[in-house]
Amino acid sequence: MNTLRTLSGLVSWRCGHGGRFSWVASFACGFLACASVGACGGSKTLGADAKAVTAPGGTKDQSQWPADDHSLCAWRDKPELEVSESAGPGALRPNVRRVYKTFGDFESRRKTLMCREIDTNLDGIKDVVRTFNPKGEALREEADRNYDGRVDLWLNFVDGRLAEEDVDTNNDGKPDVWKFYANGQLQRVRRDRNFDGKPDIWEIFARGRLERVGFDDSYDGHVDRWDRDEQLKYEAEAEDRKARNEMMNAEMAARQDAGGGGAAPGAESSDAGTKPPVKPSKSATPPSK
Ligand SMILES: [Ca+2]
Ligand SMILES: [Ca+2]
Ligand SMILES: [Ca+2]
Repeated sequence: MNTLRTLSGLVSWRCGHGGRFSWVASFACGFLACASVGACGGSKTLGADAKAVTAPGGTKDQSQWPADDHSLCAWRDKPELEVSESAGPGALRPNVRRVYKTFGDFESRRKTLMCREIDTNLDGIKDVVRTFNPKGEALREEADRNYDGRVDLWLNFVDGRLAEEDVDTNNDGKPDVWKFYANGQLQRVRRDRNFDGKPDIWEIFARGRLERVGFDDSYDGHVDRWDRDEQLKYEAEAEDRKARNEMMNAEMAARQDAGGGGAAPGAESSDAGTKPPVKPSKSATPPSK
């Protein structure tokens, strides 16, 4: 019990102020197991880049993790929110933060997961965050996939299903690839080759296959030529999916090993991962950008 109190103190200190802290027993178990064994096997789920790269201010020396983990959940100075910290695979200190909000009174009172953020490469800096609505459905996700300290992936969900995926490929902090999903399948991709914020390639998919591609070579906003069957682009898509899956695997491993922290049943089920979209959504409308 003394050990638990010590660990709790450590985490409370890291949590800083604001938000009611709730202890997650699995963290204590994870901490002790990892401390004695030296590693919890989670590192094999992380990509090669994740092993080498640290975000600015971060370090792979877990005893030297910074007090400021660049939290991506809005929980500070909000005493009505409950914050839970837990440690995933390979983490000697908490690398998963869940933020809960309590709805209703008395019997209808229930605690719902509103935000979850994870330090997936264990450098002490949070690099992926997902928010949820009161029904427990995913709303948005942001991720720093190359661990340079800057968000480069934005996901939008509608009815808990992936509707739009925006990617920053040149690391200027702004998306230059926009992907739109419906019925669980990629429908359209827009690409901004000259990074002026406007798309100049339009890819149209049919039944999951790239059907045709429109190019705006003069960058005036109009298609100059249409090509069909662009195998190279199709392969690029596969690469993107692979990178994304690697991060999701690390994320999922962290979630599974870190414990739920007492979420409502609905919240926990949504916490279990990204469900592929399975029904038509109204979200296929492209954004103005
Ligand atoms: Ca990190
Ligand atoms: Ca980044
Ligand atoms: Ca960009």
